Amino acid sequence: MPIIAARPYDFTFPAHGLGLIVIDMQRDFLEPGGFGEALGNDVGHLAAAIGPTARLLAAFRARGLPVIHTREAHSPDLSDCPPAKLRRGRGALHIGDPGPMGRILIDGEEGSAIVSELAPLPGEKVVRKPGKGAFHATALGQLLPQLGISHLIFAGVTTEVCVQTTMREANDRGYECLLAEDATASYFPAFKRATIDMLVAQDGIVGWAASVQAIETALG
Ligand code: C5J
Repeated sequence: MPIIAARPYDFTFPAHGLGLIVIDMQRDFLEPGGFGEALGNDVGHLAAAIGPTARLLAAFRARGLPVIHTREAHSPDLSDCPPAKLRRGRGALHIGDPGPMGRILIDGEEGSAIVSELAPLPGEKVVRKPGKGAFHATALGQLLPQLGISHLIFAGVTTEVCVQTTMREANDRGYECLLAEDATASYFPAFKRATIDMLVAQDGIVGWAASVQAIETALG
């Protein structure tokens, strides 16, 4: 079985069974004028993850390995938005409010699209999710077995919110999970570091972490 040099120890995976999941690389989170910036965050911290994520996408696509993208976005009538999520926050902008790139985190609005550098190719699965985790109220749980995926490489934003939540959900469902360290980012660099430390603690209680370079090397 191929091996990725990872933390806390090597990650082995079957030649067929590895999938890439790219979490919420959306304009609303990454670009100036989106939801992330409206919450007072420095979106510059997230830009660093675009290049490494593009490299992962290229590696998986070149080998015909499955790729899944997620988007955090709600229906225009907000009927799929958990009430607590809608109420959360004391800032001026909330989910569904008009923003510079259309209504914030609403499906079909400019801001909810995946950034152009990482745009899904025809045929790649895109999971729209109303929660932070990608399993809640989505078909991801059915999709992964249909694609023959047992091992998941994670990329995307933000490390400590939607990426970590989804990784933990997947781990509890029996998937072997590895976070691509340079293909994920947080508005708070210290939170990214802490999340990776938590994931790989106790001999990988929630999974593994490795560089994009190590993943590329293992894919050969
Ligand atoms: C957040 C996400 N942070 N994709 N979403 O609200 O992490």
